[in-house]
Amino acid sequence: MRIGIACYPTHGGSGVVATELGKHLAERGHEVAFISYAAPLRLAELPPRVSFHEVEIEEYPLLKHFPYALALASKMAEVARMQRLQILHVHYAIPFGAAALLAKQIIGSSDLKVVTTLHGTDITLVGNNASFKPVTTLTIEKADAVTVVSHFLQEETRRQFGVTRKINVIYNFIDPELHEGGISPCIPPRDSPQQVTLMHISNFRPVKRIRDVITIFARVAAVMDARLILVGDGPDTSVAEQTATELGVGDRVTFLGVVERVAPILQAADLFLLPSETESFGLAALEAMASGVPVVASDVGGIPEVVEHGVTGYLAPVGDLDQMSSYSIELLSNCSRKEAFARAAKERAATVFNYREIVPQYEAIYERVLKYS
Ligand code: GMT
Repeated sequence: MRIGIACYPTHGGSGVVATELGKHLAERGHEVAFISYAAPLRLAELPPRVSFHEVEIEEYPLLKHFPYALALASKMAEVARMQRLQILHVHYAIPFGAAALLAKQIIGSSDLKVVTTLHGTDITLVGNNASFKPVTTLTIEKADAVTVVSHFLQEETRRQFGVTRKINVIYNFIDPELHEGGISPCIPPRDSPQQVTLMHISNFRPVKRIRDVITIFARVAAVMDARLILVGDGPDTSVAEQTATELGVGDRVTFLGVVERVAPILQAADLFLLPSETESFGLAALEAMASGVPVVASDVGGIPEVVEHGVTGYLAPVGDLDQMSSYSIELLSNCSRKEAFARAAKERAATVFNYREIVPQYEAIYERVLKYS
């Protein structure tokens, strides 16, 4: 098939999923054309059958804000014609889903099918904003197929937008081969206890509750030798720095910034923290699990579909820092349980969320929409 993929090129989960999907589709023999204003983070090089098409953003003295959605729609139409695309698979309702519908109208062909994947914040935060809601609703109703990344998001989309059309759940995925490395066996510390490493990876938006990450870490560090590695960047990076200083743990927190590949860094982690306000899936938690790292997270949104409470990690109500801290301390102090959780996490990631299981589910959707043209 000839497939166009449009996504945010930054380090958010939707861009990562879209990019990894495109690369796997190309490996499976499809032609894949990425369309965005910059090359996606995980598309450092162009593998065979993959092309990248840049949406140019220009300054116009007359326009206060550049109408990106319109430039995107024009680019999508141009690439669809040039590459004879059969599928335009867009990740995020706004602006990609809306732009794709416009592109389809521009080329005036019913041969181009639009598949829209909703990732979460496009529904739970952005899409529900009054300024976007009518457009998001149209985007969901008029796409040839709609997929969401969790059952939670399927319910939320139905509840918030009142749509009755079929919404397919396709979970996010990982490639187990990228998360190689065994689980460290449980060797109880004798003379001096080893230092433990807690980790958090995100785009540091308020929804990630970065203060909670630092607070949980500070409580762990009060009872054992611990360090915290923060990966990513975003609006609340300074909140993280301030909180770490306030709580007296600034010297034990390392900020790594944005990295292209998280798997090698996850090798160093003993525990992953994701105390988010909401999370439609929690791709970072899945990547941690794939590396054999147990997760302590909020019992919210799609996270319970990823992290099995008491098996691959622990879940607690949003903001329940006492519970999250005591779960973290318990797991980090009990090396045989930590090892069992690590094994279960790696196993679950490599089976339920293996790309070999998930990518064919997208192909089946493409085939279905093409069949009913
Ligand atoms: O979480 C973010 O801030 C990034 C956001 C995105 O749009 O890239 O992530 C969303 O999509 C990811 C991939 O499907 C999910 O794993 C995240 O849970 C979801 N974020 C939220 O729902 C807050």
